[in-house]
Amino acid sequence: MSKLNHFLSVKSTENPLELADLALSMKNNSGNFKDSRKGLSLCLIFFNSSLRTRLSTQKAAFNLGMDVAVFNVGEDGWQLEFDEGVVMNGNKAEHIKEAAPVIGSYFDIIGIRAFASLENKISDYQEQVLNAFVKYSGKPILNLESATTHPLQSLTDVVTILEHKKVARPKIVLSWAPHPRTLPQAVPNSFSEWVLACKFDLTIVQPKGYELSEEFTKGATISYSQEEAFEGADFIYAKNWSSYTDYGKILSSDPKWMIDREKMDRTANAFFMHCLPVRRNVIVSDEVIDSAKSIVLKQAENRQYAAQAALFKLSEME
Ligand code: AN0
Ligand code: CP
Repeated sequence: MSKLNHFLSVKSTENPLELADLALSMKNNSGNFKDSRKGLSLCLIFFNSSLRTRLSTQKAAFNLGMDVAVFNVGEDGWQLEFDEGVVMNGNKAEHIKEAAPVIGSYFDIIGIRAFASLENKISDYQEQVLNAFVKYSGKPILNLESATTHPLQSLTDVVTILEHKKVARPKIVLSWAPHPRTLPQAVPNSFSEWVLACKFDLTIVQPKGYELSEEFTKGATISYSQEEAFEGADFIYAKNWSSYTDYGKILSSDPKWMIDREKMDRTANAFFMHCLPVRRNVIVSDEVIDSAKSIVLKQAENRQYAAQAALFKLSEME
């Protein structure tokens, strides 16, 4: 497997299963990689909240011997302008054309978390923020959840599926579930494109109007009935997302879409997955998330090995 120039989406990798295998070997032979990236530095930039991504990526860097700085732009930084050619006489004090190369001059790798605005579909789906760091920082960029994808989450999801699957080609169901706030499409987009790139069998089930962009879901079976979709499933991956077509809107908050015991009983004794954070008894019932088939904590634990594999390949010599 050749080195990663950036880690922006599944398209950054030649073979997602190879990267997942590397993460698994890092988990099972941690001593072999210890301090292998000593002397290198990483800056993690957060425009939005995070628990898992923030801590697991720092832990991964520590395991490799890297030094890490964390920068919460929203709270501590100058407000950044991303549009070109604007008269900067508003509340944005600094342009990305200066900020990104400055950060690039201090660090070897830069991680960025910048969620979708959910207001401007065009700039969100052009990945304006992530691509500006790629363009102007001069350093490898690690996506910590961008407007349209969350590849570290998807890599950990693939690793966790590989650890738990009992058949060669498991049936995986990505199910929409209700949520009171408007959430991005990044996690489901990304999960879909990784699972399909790994050649697993994917069904996406959602209420009408919640169809994701085909750019990410081509090859998946699309369903509008949880009853039908859950039949024979090996993995249920729950997530809420806002509408892509009626961009950023909540079209349904029907509690009937929550994942409960009765629905799980229709599956082939499926494992339950969610990226976390999750709202209990809104997305999933206590009974399901607390059951022996729930592997949400394994997914979160594996985040450190997913991040370690990505950092290792981003910092590999040519
Ligand atoms: C975010 C989302 O849905 O993209 C982050 C998930 C990892 N979730 C929330 O904001 C609740
Ligand atoms: N799953 C995930 O990315 O969690 P955080 O938002 O807490 O980082």
